[in-house]
Amino acid sequence: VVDPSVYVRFPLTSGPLAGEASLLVWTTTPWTLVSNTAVAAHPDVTYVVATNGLEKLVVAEPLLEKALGEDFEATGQRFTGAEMERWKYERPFNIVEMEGAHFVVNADYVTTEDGTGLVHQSPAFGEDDMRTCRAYGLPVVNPVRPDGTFEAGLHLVEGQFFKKADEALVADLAARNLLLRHVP
Ligand code: VAL
Repeated sequence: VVDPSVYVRFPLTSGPLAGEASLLVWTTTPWTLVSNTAVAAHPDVTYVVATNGLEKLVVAEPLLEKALGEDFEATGQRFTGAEMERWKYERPFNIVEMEGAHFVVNADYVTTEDGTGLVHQSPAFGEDDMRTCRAYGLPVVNPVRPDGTFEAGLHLVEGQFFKKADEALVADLAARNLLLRHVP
């Protein structure tokens, strides 16, 4: 099985771009988006606001073309990851309860080699994520049971084997216009 690759919009709800731009986040594990807790940005990387005339997306400057292709170009607005710290966003799925989370955190391990330079954080499923999120006092939420299936009572994913849930989750993101790109 090859992991899918998805680029997802995380609409900003606080900070200077609230209500007008989305963080663009790349992941190959859509099933971990259910337990998204934060988005990590490198404090010293420059992030640009890119537009195609219809919407605005935030990505790391060195990854602008690779992530967005030729349809998007940089506007004049730019921020360092340090400046973006604590900006809040709307998480992709409201499936599990989580309070006091969902903002930009800073982490030195974020690179500008692939993706968007904005790394989805799911502390239960990533060592770096765990370390980073702990430092911010963020909760560790794991909706997957020891047998690899999602807990009962969860919208969309209940009882599904974690990897099988990718399909329904990606389709739901697309239906809500949160999916920019999907490489199956
Ligand atoms: N941070 C990783 C990702 O972006 C996982 C561990 C959630 O896919």
